[in-house]
Amino acid sequence: MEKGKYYITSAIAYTSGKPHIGNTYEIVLADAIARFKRLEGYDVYFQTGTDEHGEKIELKAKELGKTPKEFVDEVSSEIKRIWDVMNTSYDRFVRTTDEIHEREVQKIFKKMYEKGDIYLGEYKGLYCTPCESFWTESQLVDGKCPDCGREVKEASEETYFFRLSKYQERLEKLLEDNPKFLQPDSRRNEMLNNFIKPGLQDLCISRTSFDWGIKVPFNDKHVVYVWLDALTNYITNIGYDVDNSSDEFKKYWPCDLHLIGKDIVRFHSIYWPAFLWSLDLELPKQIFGHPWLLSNNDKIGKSRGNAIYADDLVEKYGVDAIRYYVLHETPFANDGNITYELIEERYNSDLANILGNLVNRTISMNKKYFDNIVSDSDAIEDIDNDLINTVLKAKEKVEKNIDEIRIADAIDNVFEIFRRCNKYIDETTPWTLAKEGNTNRLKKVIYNLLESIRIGAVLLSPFLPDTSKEIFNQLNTKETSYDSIDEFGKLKVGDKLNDPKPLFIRIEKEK
Ligand code: ME8
Repeated sequence: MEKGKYYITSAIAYTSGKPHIGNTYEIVLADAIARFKRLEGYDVYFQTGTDEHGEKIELKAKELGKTPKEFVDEVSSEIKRIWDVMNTSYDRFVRTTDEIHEREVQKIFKKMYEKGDIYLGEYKGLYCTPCESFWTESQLVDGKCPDCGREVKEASEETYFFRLSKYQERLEKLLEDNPKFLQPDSRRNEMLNNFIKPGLQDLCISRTSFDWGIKVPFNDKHVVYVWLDALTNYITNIGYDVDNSSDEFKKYWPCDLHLIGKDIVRFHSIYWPAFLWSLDLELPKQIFGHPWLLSNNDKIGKSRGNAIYADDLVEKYGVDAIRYYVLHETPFANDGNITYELIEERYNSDLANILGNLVNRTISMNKKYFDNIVSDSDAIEDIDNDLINTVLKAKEKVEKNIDEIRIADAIDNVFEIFRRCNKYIDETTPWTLAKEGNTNRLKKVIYNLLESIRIGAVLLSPFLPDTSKEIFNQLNTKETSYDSIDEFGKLKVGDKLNDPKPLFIRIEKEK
């Protein structure tokens, strides 16, 4: 059946420095969903990239004696390299310094101005430079920026404003009437009660205090506010144009899912819908504000000295082990935690024991007893039904959890298959069947295990693509499609498996 299109984005990362494992978690999360949707048969378009303008970047480049462009070129390619190290399958890596984006942002600004949604005024307020946000006194927390906790300074500037207040009621209704639009619910309530209901003020939409940004087309003293620049990446790069949008845009917009961290939900669920309404465009179908990954239960920050980087972890443990860890440890709404010790515990218990051992034991037994040939018989026993039911039901459970963005639960549904297989080995003790010479039953038992592993590997592929591929390779099977797991019994009798090879080698604790 034709599934249609699925457009998914991650946030675009700031090119202020190398992304830490928290930022990297997000791209892996988006990748798992994108891969799952492709497996299901959707025509997926998955976009990520870098957010490269702003005062903070201008200052950082200056500190390093580089031009802003030299600096962002380096950082953007480092971010892309890390996304590639994590084996993420994005379709396009976009940059806000791309000409096509810059040109369109200027057109968007002009269109909003002509419509009367943007006007020139003066702003006085308390400004946080790192966050590039103005705050009012009452929004500060202990006199500091409510987002990052740093000092704010008094500032006043001529600025263009966007009439956010005009969209107040519409936004309130949007979030109240459409629970799915912003998930999890806790974030939706926060936006409604803390930001929208107390009243929305018009938004500063340009800056004159620095240069590194997209110029306002009809007043080049001003650069466009970074969040208008950044958010519009979701439309400019698929061919939105104020006069004549591309077929690609018409096909993929509205976006199905914007995946972002909880700290930038405000920009996506308040500013972004208002900008889109201003352009008379449809809204994205869903915004999901994922929780954070903490390092040793603390916010990750370079200045805190606790930043962990994905490439270091991958070198030590392998890419799938790190994908598994971040996806499994950061559930739906609660923050996850990462330390080397926890990674090693998870690695040994889940990857080496539950999955690795199962696959290795099963393929080794098939080699020992049947010379690597897939064998089967009619020696069915009641106990087999429970295994087969668990295995066949997993697909529906994974699908449902993916649709609710409960990715940790979805992985757990896949591991339920492997745990059930291990239990089945304990229940059937194949080595006893071999000793007793009960070859018929032994054939059935090993077949059931191999076929369950095949089905598990199909469902595992969006999360741990390399591991899944290696399992298919050892099983020597081409039955890897989503449809192939609707029935039990696709592994062909008579086929020859490849020799077993361990998937994950147990990590021994350093003494
Ligand atoms: O926010 N755990 O960029 P960014 C999980 N340029 N996710 C985390 C995290 C953590 N510890 N720390 C950050 C920006 N993130 C903007 C986005 S989109 C139009 C513009 C998430 O590089 C963060 O919430 O600071 C965001 O979704 C992403 O990483 C990039 O963060």
